[in-house]
Amino acid sequence: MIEACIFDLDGVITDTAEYHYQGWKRMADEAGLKFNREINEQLRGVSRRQSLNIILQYNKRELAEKKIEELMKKKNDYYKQSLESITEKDYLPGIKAFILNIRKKGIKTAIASASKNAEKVIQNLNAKELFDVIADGYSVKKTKPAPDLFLFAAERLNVNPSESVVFEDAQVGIEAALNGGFFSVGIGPDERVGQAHLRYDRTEDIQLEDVLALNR
Ligand code: B16
Ligand code: MG
Repeated sequence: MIEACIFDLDGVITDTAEYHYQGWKRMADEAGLKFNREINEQLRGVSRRQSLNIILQYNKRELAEKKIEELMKKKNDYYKQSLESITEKDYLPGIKAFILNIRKKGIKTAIASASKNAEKVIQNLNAKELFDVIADGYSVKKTKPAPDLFLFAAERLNVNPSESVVFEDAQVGIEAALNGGFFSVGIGPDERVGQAHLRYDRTEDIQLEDVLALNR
């Protein structure tokens, strides 16, 4: 029996990836750092700090801690401005119906997002009542691909990883799920989330029967 489904937020429940890109791009342009959509792909599911590290590495730049904090704040301010436009209309296709469906079957649900803005996104989507537990960028220290965030969510839900399924759009997220002994469903192309137990191109393609059959 699958007892719980644990969902990543950005890229699984709603598509905030473009807002993250716009925020990083604006910050990078202003700071004279090179940044493009290809590098942006490496930031999927990765924490804010680690994202900036990747951008700095790409630019072969090292910055003082104070400057790093300043650039992260800038990007986050731009990102938070974009979040104001998110409403109940911004769920990815089919995902809300899927969650309502599994909850009717008695399956527990959680959010496990690396984002420190998860609370705000969930509030704007009016999604709070869809989840028993919300784990976010404040919940654990070690970020994906460490399994800590998913283990935190499973513990709060009182379920074992072997009875739980993680839904993720990021390569590091699937690695984190596998590292924690969870079943995993990848949303996206094979080269990104092909390691997952099940993979779908888009959220609207998820098949409930296949998910429930994962630990049979
Ligand atoms: P913040 P997820 C992740 O969310 C994003 O995919 C990633 O691009 C972002 O850098 C990270 O959250 C941190 O977000 O700057 O808002 O704390 O996919 O784990 O829901
Ligand atoms: Mg994600």
